Amino acid sequence: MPLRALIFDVDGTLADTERDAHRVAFNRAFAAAGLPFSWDVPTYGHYLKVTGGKERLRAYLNAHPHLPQSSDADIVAIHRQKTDHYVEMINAGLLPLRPGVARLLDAAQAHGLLLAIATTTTPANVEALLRSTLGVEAAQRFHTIGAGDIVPRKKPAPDIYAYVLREMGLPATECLAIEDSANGLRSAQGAGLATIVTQTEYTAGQDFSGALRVLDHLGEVAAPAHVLQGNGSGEEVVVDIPGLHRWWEETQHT
Ligand code: XBP
Ligand code: MG
Repeated sequence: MPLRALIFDVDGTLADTERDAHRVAFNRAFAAAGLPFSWDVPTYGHYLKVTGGKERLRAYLNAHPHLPQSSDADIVAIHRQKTDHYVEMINAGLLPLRPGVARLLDAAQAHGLLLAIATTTTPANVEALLRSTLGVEAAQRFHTIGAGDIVPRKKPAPDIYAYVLREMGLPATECLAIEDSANGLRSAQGAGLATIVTQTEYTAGQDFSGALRVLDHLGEVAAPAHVLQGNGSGEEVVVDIPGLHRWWEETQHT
């Protein structure tokens, strides 16, 4: 069986979007709505365990009953503002792709692999990030973009990966997922996918058991990545398609 497709998460995986973009966009929306709180870096890190921006805000309000409580409709409206702020920041070109991402996307297509996206974030956020980092046609490079509320249950539920696999018409055994978080890993594993984790400042230390490899990033020739968990721990690597094939083949014998 050949490896046929790579399925990428977005936030934390394609780009380090959470601390300096999503968090800041939430805080701008809270201020504009007159809400008497904002999320500092550690607080946002804590609530990242709840996937989905609307769900994250609801979880925060539930944990702080003394704060004015927003209705579901209010949360939708605040989140819409947050999305506008986020897209504006991304359009300003504030966030680069993580090391190795653009190189691996090019290499995957050169090797005839399909590309797809499976993310919890809002579709407009994905489009903005792809356009600002890879150009106006970038979204068309992906066979399927599964994003946001298209499935009712967000990560760590497997639904978004199951949706993407269905749309691609491929079995999980012919694809690899690339993720940055334990929630994302659980989601991909739940859909039967072997998964490479590139951790971030926010996700380092999470439980990545069962990941095919855990790395600090995908690596560039001038700045290789490091294998943090899995076979070859401690080695320097520049993740490329032959290398991914070798790792993925380990899963074909188990
Ligand atoms: C990303 C998320 C999203 C973003 C914010 O998780 O959980 O909620 O933090 O985007 P993953 P929205 O990388 O695992 O997909 O505010 O649009 O939800
Ligand atoms: Mg992520």
